[in-house]
Amino acid sequence: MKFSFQLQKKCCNTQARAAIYSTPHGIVETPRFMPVGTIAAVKGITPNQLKNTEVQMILANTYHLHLQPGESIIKKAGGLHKFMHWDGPILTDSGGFQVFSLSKLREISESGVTFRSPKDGRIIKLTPEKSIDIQNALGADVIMAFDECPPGNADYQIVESATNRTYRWLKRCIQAHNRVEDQALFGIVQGGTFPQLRLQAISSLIELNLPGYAIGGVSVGEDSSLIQDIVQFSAPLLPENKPRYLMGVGTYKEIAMAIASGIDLFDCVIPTRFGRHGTALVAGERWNLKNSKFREDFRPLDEKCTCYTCLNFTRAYLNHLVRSQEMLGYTLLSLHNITELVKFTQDIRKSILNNSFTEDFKSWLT
Ligand code: PRF
Ligand code: ZN
Repeated sequence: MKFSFQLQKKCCNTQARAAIYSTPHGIVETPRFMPVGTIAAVKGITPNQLKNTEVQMILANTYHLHLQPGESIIKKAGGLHKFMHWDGPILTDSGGFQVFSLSKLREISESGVTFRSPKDGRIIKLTPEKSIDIQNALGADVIMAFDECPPGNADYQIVESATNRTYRWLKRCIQAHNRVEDQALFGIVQGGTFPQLRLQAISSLIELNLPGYAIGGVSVGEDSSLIQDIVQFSAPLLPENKPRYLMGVGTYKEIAMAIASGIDLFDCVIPTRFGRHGTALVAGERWNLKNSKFREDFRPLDEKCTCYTCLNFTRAYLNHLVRSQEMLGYTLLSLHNITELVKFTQDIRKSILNNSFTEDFKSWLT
């Protein structure tokens, strides 16, 4: 058995759970945050540096890798793991969401999505079959269904039709999937901010008996209090014995709340994007390292953190690097930010196992 999901503990009268997800490239102890390596690189960080954090699983993107370098080159290289020299678990997103958020001139029909490549202007069509073909060629451990994610403020009719289409597309993804033994295909729940659509989507997805489920269509411009409502409503309806992944979320509070609702996996670009902009996540806050108050601050970045950055470099040095637009500054900040968010989910995992999650994380859960 190449995949298994073993529940270890539920805790504290919430839906929170600790589990071990086994994949062909190793285990993921959940709940856990996954950093994003869109183009088969976690920006600015070597796999060796990543290995020295507590990162277990990372993400890459079908959309970007299809445009450049193309899946056939990655397949020739021996697959994504070999190509990028990361031998741990990898998840690829299906591309649909990225087409909607990144490319102009897209046209959506029942067969798929047509768009103009922002790289060279050529017309490209992604369909459920094509997305799965690409993901089969890339070879990640977990692959995602090709879905339609409407904007957060879309009205009922639009969300309903996207949710229904996502279901029809999912059935085509399942048909197209050729590597069932070593790639787990996760279904994605859409349904926007409408509980009845979420419920309907979940009921029909469960019948397809997929190896894992994701909640999509969250954090796409809707009110932030709604994010919590949707996750709280949806996550507990998903099968208890399968991994649950909340796509593209995010902040400390959202993560803590989602874990309390029963989510296991998260991804978000925040740690690397902030790192590249000179921002550090410290003690739940966002620090701009460019700020002149750090010029002569010779303390470690985060006095409580044991990452490579915090063990070896001062705020003054990071301030100097960021002001000089030196690459190393962005690398060191990204490394810290990734460590910080992964550690946040790991600390929650420990407190679930200790039965003290709601007590230890009170401040994030209210
Ligand atoms: N669908 C897919 N990828 C995603 C999302 C989605 O809805 C989101 C929404 N938060 C992030 N990434 N396929
Ligand atoms: Zn640190």
